[in-house]
Amino acid sequence: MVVVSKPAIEQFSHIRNNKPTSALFTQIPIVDLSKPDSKHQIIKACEEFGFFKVINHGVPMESISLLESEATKFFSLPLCEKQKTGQPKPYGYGNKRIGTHGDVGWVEFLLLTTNQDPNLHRFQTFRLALSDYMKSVKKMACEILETMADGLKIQPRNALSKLLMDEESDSVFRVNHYPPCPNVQPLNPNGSNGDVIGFGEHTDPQIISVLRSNNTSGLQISLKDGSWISVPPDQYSFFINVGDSLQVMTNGRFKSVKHRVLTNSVKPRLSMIYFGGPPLSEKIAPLPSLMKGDQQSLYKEFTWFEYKISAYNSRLADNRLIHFEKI
Ligand code: GA4
Repeated sequence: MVVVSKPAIEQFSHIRNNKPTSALFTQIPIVDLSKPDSKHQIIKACEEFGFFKVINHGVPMESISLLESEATKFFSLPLCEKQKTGQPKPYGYGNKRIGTHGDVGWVEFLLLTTNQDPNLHRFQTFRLALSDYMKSVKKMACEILETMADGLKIQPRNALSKLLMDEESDSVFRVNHYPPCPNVQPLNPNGSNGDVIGFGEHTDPQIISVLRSNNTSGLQISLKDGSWISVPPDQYSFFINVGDSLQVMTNGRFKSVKHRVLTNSVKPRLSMIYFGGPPLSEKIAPLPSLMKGDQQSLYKEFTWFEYKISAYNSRLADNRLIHFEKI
């Protein structure tokens, strides 16, 4: 019999640094997708933070609520039932172990591909809710990428969105459940659990990530000066991350945002994230129309397949792009 030891709570990372939050009053940029000037707001937010919040996004609230309730039902099943969806290698149910190189977090999750039938044949309602939600979220992600292309004066307008629309697009969907984490320190009035990490700091390797969470705090983003700011939860909105691939496609003009999730001792947090990625064979390189004069690419040439292999061999907090930078 193979005995797999579970990580004990002492093994979970606690936040170490910490550079005090520099900008107490830093506002997370909010982009209203229904406004004609949203393209300028998107560009500014991607340059400054690699992160923004989207309102008037067009994803029906019923679709969001249905998926949330189905996911909550799934996570409340006995462990052995959840494990029947397979191990996250790379797709399936995972508990505390993130990736395959020793990272742990106070989180359980489901990782799915977006273009194959996920291991959810025993969960028909969940499966349908997922496919319905994914359709709207992908549409919104493409609208954002097209608005972004407009703002960057990239031709054609679908130069970025077509990568997500491609039948071969290597996109991923993730549902994270952060159960309340027992508090080892005196309780904070807002239930925020001092310092236990739910999901350690990292950047997303893909082009764009679209996150929606319930009304529980925990998400933090890192600013350029290395300080961390907490993102107030908003269950009616979506949060957008610039991924490593978009950083490369803009030749570093947009930065992929480092982010993490801290646990809460009182409330569970549930987040659902769509990671929009290109086909495996796609060359990831600066878009020619963004290169001015004799500007050179900051990166070596590589395909998404090569980047993905390298990313999946890394630790969560590693700087994955460093291996692809020109010296
Ligand atoms: C981060 C973004 C996505 O959640 C993910 C993660 C993936 C995993 O959980 O299997 C990785 C992580 C993510 C980057 C480095 C590697 C791979 C865990 C890990 C340690 C699904 C993805 O595509 O990359």
